[in-house]
Amino acid sequence: MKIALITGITGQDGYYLSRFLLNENYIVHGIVRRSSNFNTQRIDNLISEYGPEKKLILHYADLTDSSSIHALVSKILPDEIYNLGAQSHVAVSFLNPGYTADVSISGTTALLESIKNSPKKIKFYQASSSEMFGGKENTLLDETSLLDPKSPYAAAKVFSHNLTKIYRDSYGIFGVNGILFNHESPLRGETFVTRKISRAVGRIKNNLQSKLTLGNIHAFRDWGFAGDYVKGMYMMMQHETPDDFVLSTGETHSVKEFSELAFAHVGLDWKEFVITDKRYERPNEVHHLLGNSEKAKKILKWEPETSFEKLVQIMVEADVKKAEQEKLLISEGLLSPTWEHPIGL
Ligand code: NDP
Ligand code: GDR
Repeated sequence: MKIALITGITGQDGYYLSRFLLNENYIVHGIVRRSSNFNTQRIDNLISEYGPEKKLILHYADLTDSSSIHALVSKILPDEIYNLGAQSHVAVSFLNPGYTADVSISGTTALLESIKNSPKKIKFYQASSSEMFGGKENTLLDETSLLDPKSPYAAAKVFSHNLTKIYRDSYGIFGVNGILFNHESPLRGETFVTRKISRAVGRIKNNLQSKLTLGNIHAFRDWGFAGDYVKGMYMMMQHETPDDFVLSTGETHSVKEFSELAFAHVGLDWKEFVITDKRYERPNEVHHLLGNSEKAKKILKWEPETSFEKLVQIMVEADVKKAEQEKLLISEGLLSPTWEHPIGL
């Protein structure tokens, strides 16, 4: 059985990737950082299913603590490491630039050093991002496009992206950069715009919320479904030679279009509910992102399977159900009826 180590296992992609690898009969180890609350909600069902058989094993470690990373890699000796852990919120990276850089930069460096010093040949996947391109209108972005980061988050990702290449070229490490465009799901963090919208639609439909406040609704993103993208990560790691690959849908839509479609799905007109506020805008915005994943299609035979319309539908339907459950709990006095978005996100 192959052994994988996943950083960021408690995040959106962490769930979909673990589920995928467990189905492929891997033993999956994951890093969980200490928090004052449980932070394993997304993978709790996988823990119940695979934990007792020791196919899914969690360890306390932190990407900012290189000693914890070195100790873990030498203890587990995995066949593959997927480095998904990050402070992944672009707006937050302007508020916490040092921490954002620390997690990405120290984490990737510690992992690559551990691999370099390991007696075992360990493959490495780095979660690179379309944010590294900075974005340009009417421009299809691929593996050869210029990196022009516009946020501390993207700058830190560029460092890790380059470091992965450097360790590949200098030490012959099997290191791949998956340059992934935005991918979403019902498990997307609630402060990212698609989920913020689908949550609001569910809650507004159930009379639990009256308005949705957004920032720049004229930003364009190339949005796909996370479940499709984790397959691409796996395929990159099984390819005979390590390389960098863009994963994207080749379609771009605005935040406004996402909102329009999401509200329309439950028979509501977005204009009656969406307001904008500058507090959700960023000091520097990536206005347009559109990817070209022809290389992944040609070499890996990877293609996204979920359309934009289907993605919106999946997310809205899941969040309508979630709001219905909340409404029931509120009516029984078991949940507080007030709800606000956290500040500045
Ligand atoms: P999430 O924000 O959902 O998950 C991030 C994960 O990183 C969580 O498990 C989080 O733990 C963990 N983490 C954060 N800080 C630390 C730390 N100091 N030590 C250890 N773990 C830490 O991100 P996604 O799943 O959406 O994305 C996965 C990766 O892919 C990220 O690196 C992201 O930057 C990158 N990416 C994402 C894209 C997307 O559209 N989703 C597109 C391109 C790249 P906790 O649960 O405790 O917070
Ligand atoms: P992004 O995702 O920055 O692309 O990074 P996010 O959903 O946060 O923003 C997308 C676009 O929507 C605009 N926007 C808002 N964004 C948020 N979060 N909240 C709002 O209220 C709002 N209103 C408008 C943003 O300005 C932006 O233009 C995501 C993350 O997953 C990164 O980790 C990953 O690398 C990239 O996708 C690819």
